[in-house]
Amino acid sequence: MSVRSSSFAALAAVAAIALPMAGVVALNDSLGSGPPDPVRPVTAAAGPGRTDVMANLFEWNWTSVASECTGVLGPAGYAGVQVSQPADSLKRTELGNGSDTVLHPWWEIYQPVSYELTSRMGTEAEFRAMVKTCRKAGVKVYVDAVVNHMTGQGSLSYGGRKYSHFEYDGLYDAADFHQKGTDCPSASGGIEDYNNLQQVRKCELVGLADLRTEKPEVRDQLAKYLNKLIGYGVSGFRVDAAKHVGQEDLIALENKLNRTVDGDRPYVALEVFGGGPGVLSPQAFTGAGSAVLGLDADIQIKNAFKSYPADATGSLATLKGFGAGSGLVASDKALTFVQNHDTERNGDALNYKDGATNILANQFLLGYGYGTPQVYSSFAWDTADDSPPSDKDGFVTDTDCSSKAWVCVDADQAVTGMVAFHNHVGGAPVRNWWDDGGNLIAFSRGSAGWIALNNDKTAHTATFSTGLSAGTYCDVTTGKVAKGKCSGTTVKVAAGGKAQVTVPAKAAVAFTKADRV
Ligand code: LM2
Ligand code: CA
Repeated sequence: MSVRSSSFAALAAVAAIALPMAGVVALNDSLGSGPPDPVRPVTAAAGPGRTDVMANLFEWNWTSVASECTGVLGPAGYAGVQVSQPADSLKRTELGNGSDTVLHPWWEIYQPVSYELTSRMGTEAEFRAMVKTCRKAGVKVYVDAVVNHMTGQGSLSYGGRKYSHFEYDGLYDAADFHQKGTDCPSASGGIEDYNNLQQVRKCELVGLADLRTEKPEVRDQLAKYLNKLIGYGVSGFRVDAAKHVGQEDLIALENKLNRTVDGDRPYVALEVFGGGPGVLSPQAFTGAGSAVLGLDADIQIKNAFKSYPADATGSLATLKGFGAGSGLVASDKALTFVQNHDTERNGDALNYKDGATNILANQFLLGYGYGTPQVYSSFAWDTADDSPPSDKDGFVTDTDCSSKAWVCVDADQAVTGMVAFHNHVGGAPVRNWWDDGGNLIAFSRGSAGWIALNNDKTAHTATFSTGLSAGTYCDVTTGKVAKGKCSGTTVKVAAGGKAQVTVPAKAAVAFTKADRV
């Protein structure tokens, strides 16, 4: 790199640091004065005690998402659901190179072809019906939005459209994409150096045609698409590849977004992988949207939960201070999860194959209350490319939680009990932290609730300070209180808040003030 181009990169970096702040002010101004909207996706049409827990139903079709909202998410107290990228996308017609064995890999959806909503997950009518049904159940809908790029392969879409790399009928042509040489400084036209600001923003991410998001006409097309979704009742977005769009363009796009049907600013969670320097770091994006994805948080969770017994370096005791205290962004700036569709495959996170450990980690996240917690439910896979269960044309078939092909973590009693716990304790602080230096931990949330988690292979009994008043409580991870009776395990808290509790192997015990029997 020449001296000239590297100093240009440095200048651009300084400009980008200054811009988000100016952009945030402009965003507030454009939406009128008055108190700022809450950053968290709080539900207006919510049931009692409902706060901010989201389910992420990755690649569930729209009719299955709708049934889950009515049958599980609403009743369990989930406030939101994240659904997959709904725009028309690449539909492969043949296998790629020699190692390629899956005709319709899950990642086809990350190559949008138009902003019509005919996708692997269903039709536009089904999408709209799903949003309506979920909202009626008290569950707001958040959409995975791909705004950085279009396709990198193929020529046919699920909606039957023809396209080529830089030509998308009536939407974009070559002038709307970053070009090698003109915009992108790498030799290949792709991102070769993930620490290089120009490359990260203006070169192609894994060969995907990179939109000129600095161009007004491109921003208008993107805003039109996102506003269509908002018009259908969508409450916010998970912005794919936000690091590759950059703060300035993201803020300009957000400035063009309408308020949601509830009258709020859309919740915008930005996908920014850690590891980048300066303006490319997740921390540098906290002023550009509502939140950033907890991609460093899921690594810390994995390291604490998975290291045992493979190697005994990490342990649950390391989670003391988890959150801002362990170097992560502020709690109200994070959309957190134990895994997402990328990290369940790339080794950064636990995944469903970790079984009870994965459930336990979800219980920890919901119990601890760092970030807006999201529970991930998707399909089983053997190879990293595997398609979700679908018909011969690639359209995703209905989710069947009783089949091994689907993994419905959201519906597990051990998890829904903790959704109720999370809603009950609200913002109460973590208190009464206790650990054995290893894999048994416990803490209260103020005096509103208490949880113990055991990641060991054997049960442990100890006496804990619960922070709750004396009484008998129903463990929410195994049961519920109905007509004054607990359907699960009960725990006796003595005067002074002390309780002797046996925490089963690879399990939690948790209860709130409301779970007294
Ligand atoms: C994301 N966040 O920034 C998504 O969370 C991630 O899942 C997406 O990658 C990526 N960014 C682009 O939206 C996935 C998948 C890639 C796949 C892309 C595009 O992890 O493997 O790339 O979607 O479908 C595939 C091929 C890759 C090929 C590319 C373009 O695996 O070998 O690159 O298509 O044809 C030559
Ligand atoms: Ca870009």
